[in-house]
Amino acid sequence: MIMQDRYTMPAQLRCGRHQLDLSYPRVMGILNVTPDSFSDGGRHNALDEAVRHAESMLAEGAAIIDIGGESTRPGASPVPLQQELDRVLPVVERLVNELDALVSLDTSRGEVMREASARGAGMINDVRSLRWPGALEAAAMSGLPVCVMHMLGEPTDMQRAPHYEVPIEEAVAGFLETRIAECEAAGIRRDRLVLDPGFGFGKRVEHNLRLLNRMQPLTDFGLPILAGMSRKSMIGKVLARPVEERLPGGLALATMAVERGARIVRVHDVGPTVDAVNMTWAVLQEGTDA
Ligand code: 9MG
Repeated sequence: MIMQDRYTMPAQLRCGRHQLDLSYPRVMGILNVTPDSFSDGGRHNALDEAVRHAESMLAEGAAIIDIGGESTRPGASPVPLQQELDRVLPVVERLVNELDALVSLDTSRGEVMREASARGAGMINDVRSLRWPGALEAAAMSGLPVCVMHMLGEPTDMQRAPHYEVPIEEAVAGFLETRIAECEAAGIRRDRLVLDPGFGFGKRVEHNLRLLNRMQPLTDFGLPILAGMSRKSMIGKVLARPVEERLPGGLALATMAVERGARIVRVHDVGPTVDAVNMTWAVLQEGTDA
């Protein structure tokens, strides 16, 4: 049964000079600016390609572009700070100045948060939930909304036999409760927070599926939920599909996430996801006053 109160949380998020309307589900387009993401024909080409890709995601209906300069895939190691700054800052500047885009910065480093917010980024997306030194303070100072995500371990080791002593939804809710308290203690108001279950981050496929099926402990916080499952291995494992054939599975998951209360879905394939979540939302809205 769908609980009505999942859909009545505060619906506006102030993201720098953008206002993000979360009274309906929104799509966040993924823009990875790691060397393997774009052509290797020189830095300028890669920058132009990143801008064009962002432009096409916005045209397809993305409300937010999430820029990341560090791979957080299982097994990936952090890149040096200067390399991350060099990768992401020129892209932030161009998307803000040329496209007036609402840019989210996927980073765990306070320095990157500071530099990106000074250039007009509107949101911080930290898979490490501001646990790296200096991140909490930088996020607080930025005044921007922050997505705090559950992860067990670090990308380097998180998929080595993840294990939980309690049901996954309780573990994730407990973790997020602590992160919310620490953010509030650091001066980040609760209404600046977005919560993320962290699909694929220190979770076996069964954990991911159960967590999606049982999102209510997370929606009970009354804060917007962001869900990211696009092309992830949970789809590959259930459907036996390589990464380039995971769109149908990803659309099913995005749809279910919205049905269970997510207000932002983070995806690679923006156009089809916008249609899928808008269709889902149309169904969810009909008859709610009866
Ligand atoms: C950077 N990144 C990769 N996967 C992600 C997910 O599921 N959520 C968020 N917030 N960021 C993610």
